[in-house]
Amino acid sequence: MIKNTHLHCSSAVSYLSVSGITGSIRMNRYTMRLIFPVIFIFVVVCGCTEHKTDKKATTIKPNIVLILSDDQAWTDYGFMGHGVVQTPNLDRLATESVVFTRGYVPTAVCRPSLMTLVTGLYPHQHKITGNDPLSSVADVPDFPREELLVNVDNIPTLPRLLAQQGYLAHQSGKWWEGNYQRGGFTHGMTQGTRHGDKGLTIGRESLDPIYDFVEYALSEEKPFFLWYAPFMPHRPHNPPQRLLDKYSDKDLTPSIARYYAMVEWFDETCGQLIDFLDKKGLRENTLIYYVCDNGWIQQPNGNGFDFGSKQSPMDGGVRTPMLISWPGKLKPAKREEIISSIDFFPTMLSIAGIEPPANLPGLNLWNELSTGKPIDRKIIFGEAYGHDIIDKDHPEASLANLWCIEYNWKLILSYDGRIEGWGRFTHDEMRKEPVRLYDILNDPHEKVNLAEQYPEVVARLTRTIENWYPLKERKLLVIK
Ligand SMILES: [Ca+2]
Repeated sequence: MIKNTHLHCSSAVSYLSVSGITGSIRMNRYTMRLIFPVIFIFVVVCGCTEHKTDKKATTIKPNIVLILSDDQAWTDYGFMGHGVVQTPNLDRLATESVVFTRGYVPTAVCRPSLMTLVTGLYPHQHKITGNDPLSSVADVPDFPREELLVNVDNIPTLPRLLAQQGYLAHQSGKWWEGNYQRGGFTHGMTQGTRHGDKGLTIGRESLDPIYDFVEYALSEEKPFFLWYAPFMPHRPHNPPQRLLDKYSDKDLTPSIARYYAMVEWFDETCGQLIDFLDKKGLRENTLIYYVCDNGWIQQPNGNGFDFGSKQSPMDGGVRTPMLISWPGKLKPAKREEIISSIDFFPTMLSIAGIEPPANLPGLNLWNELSTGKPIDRKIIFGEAYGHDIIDKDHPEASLANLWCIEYNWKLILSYDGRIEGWGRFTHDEMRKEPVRLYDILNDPHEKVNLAEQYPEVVARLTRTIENWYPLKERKLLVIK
């Protein structure tokens, strides 16, 4: 029925158009006055019919909302057992979600981590290994920031694939890959400079651009994808005074009080967004996925981060809780398995009914999420690079670490990639113990390096890592 209507309209419009062109020379004004209103009405009627047909076909697809924290440690949530910082809104979301307390991102720097979410690839595959091109060392050739953007042009992205299937996709907050449209979003805020320019006002100033977009998507009767990636709790740590006062009253250094107040401010914005979706009656058909792009351990007496968090392959850098909520479809549960943000891309494509690209490293977890069946994967992997990219085509050039987690064991290997530019201290510190083996179930803060005690585990997992990512140039650093 729908198909017939569509064909009928198309052929009628074509016929009238052709007649209009070929016969126009012989038409007098009277005939034109009679015929053109008829053509106009026909086109409008047919156009409306087609439009409505599109809407009906797409309304069954679920909306997808990504909430992406920026620079927050895996410990810093009420639902993860933190005794001081308060996150009541994410705690509430956790009670409504499948909660993975052992989630991981493959690399602990903003831009590569975000690029993994939109492509489902490891940094050595999408080739965005750091935040910026290196531009300050005489013997390393400069390249313009623009040259990194070709990667997002050439790799299928989640918003682009969703938009091709009738979704409207909105970007707000952090976004490094040029204008939002370059990543395939249909709507958005970022114009194309570092971090995300105008997009960075989201959450900190208001959520109005998101509310307006959702209202528009509803009026269009289209499914939507929201990329909510506010610049929070990321520096500048300038929380509202009421929240700063709350944490300043506790026995905390001013730096930690500021960071905790930022975490709670971010949490408030998550609550506002979720309440809005509730008020609009959208939760039943909306999946919310929560993840943080990388960790942050606040220096007690400074503005920066401590070793073992941002940039680092230690759990303080790469571990994050992941929450997946879809009322009515997913039963809330706490899961012990390890998952990785490489799974986000294929899983979201699956719920939107889209065939994922071939050879993705991540898993489509929809079956395991909806049935509660265990995830059939024994090991996950990750990487660390210099913050500044030395060679845009060869990720190995600035490779610092490869790592894997197999249940309780985590092995971190250091390599001799060249690290230049911003934030070297993390890598200098890592190289002091170039082979690190931790029992992260019993030692979640990675205090005791067991590499010398369990050489057979180190040897076995080293082989596994090197089979996963066979290096061409880099050499493993050894225990001295
Ligand atoms: Ca970040």
